[in-house]
Amino acid sequence: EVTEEANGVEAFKTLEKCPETSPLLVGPLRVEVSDPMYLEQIRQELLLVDRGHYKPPQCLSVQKVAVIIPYRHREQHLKYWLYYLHPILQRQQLEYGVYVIEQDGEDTFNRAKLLNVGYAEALNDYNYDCFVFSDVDIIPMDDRNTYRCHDQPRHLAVALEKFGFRLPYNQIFGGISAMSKDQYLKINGFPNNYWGWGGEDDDISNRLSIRGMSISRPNVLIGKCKMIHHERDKLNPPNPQRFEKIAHTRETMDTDGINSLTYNVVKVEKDQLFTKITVDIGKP
Ligand code: UDH
Ligand code: NGS
Repeated sequence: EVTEEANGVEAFKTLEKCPETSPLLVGPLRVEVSDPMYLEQIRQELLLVDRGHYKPPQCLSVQKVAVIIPYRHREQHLKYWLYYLHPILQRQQLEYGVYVIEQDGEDTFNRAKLLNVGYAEALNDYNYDCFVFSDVDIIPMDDRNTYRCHDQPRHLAVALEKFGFRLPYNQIFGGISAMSKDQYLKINGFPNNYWGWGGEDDDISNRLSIRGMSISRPNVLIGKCKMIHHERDKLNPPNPQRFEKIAHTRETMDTDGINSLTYNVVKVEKDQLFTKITVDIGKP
């Protein structure tokens, strides 16, 4: 008798949905960022990742997650991020793709506009339904801090050492966040005109509360994250307009966002571990 397996039918059986809580999670993690990292070595350990994309072999991921990283001149940080995050995301049994959105040129950095570009480019690439926006220098210290979307927009970088492992203020939405496509579109995406450091995350937080949403978070133990220490980037000085701007989110959010986003793709690089999209986003 020919069994299903022998027949090759087994391979086509539809996978079952992944469980609510992955059985592969281990909890608290040691995160060291002192030894140098080598991409070639990291690639060797992550052979199931293909052009930045991964699908759990054991089960069908309920969400398809695009991880978007705003980026420029942070090669070492990116290596640490890839080394730590790929295994974590895999233990979380997520289907995910990693998109590094690099600002071209040497004008003032614009984090939120790069995140909008990431949203648009990731959706061009694949049918994602959840978007995680992550700084390149923040690594979760517990793999139960799942990189997926919830009923409400999620803030994941909850407990950082520099803030005494607690929130500096309740509405903070910086570092790492996760939003479904619906949640993102409800707020018209992110502002495009915060050039330089600060305030863009507060503008996003304002947008969420103006649209009647609230911020969901893991507890401070699970939400513990390691931030890689670094000096202030020369091309990302504190934005002197940020306080004025966050006072006017309500008036600006319907005309400044994903509906007004313009940019030019300069280069697309498909690495095994990520897709890097270099973009010209203009200047202040
Ligand atoms: N980013 C870059 N390149 C830059 C600026 C920012 O890739 O030149 C990205 C990167 O993903 C970074 C994120 O934008 O994690 C947020 O920027 P940031 O790390 O500068 O923000 P943070 O609040 O640091 O972490 C502010 C300066 C801290 C100075 C501390 C001096 N000891
Ligand atoms: C606030 C900034 C936020 C920033 C947060 C934490 O003051 O953009 O500090 O900053 N808002 C304004 O400046 C209006 S941190 O120390 O993590 O870099 O996210």
